[in-house]
Amino acid sequence: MVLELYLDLNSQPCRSVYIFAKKNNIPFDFQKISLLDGEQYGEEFGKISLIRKAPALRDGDFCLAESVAILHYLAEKFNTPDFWFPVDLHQRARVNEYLSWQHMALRMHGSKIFWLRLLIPKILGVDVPQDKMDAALDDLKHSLNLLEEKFIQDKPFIVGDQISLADLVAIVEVMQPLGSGLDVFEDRPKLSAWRDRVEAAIGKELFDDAHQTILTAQERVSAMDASKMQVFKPKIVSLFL
Ligand SMILES: N[C@@H](CCC(=O)N[C@@H](CS)C(=O)NCC(=O)O)C(=O)O
Repeated sequence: MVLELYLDLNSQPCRSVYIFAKKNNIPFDFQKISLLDGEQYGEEFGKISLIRKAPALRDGDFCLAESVAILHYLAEKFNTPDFWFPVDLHQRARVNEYLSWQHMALRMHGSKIFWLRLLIPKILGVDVPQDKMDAALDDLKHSLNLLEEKFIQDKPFIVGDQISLADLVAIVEVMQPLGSGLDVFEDRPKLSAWRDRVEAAIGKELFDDAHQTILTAQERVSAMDASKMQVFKPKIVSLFL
């Protein structure tokens, strides 16, 4: 039985897993899970992941949640090229440093902007108060500054001369606010040049394929029926407002 990946390409961690599997010619069955339609709360997905978040993996009887764990599993199982997750002690530590940092920093702040600018106005029917938006933009700015100054520095990629899992996990998060119309690359030549290198290393066709969904999010969300998205209201109130 071929390995299954449960993915929604609106989601950043799903895109990192998708790109990694495709780029490394890992055979998989793309099991589409539509998060905005609430499919993660269904009975079937509950059998794959009780965490009820995407991405998720099923390999025979073995199910796995969490993108970083999935990326490591795929790298190890399919013996992907060393540069993705180098065996060199210090290089691997640098990848792990980024992967540990990003959850509560760039990931959280980029996602929040996407929700505040696009999904919350759609679901609640009101714009987010300006002070909340300004605070979220400041947080995102701080995370992007750290990505540039602490992680990329003057190197081509986070670990050095080659792309690694750290760059892959970073780029999908950096792209997320663009889906809400916020150009995070404006006035950031270092970030833009790094993005171009990451895109070249992944391959433009695959990069565009993975990001097409998020980059058309504004049109898609505006055509959605807000009444069907009310399941997210409690989450919005507890997480964002
Ligand atoms: N730490 C997890 C985060 C997964 C996650 O938050 N996935 C989101 C999409 S980006 C999700 O499935 N959300 C659905 C929900 O919360 O209902 C990972 O890296 O895989």
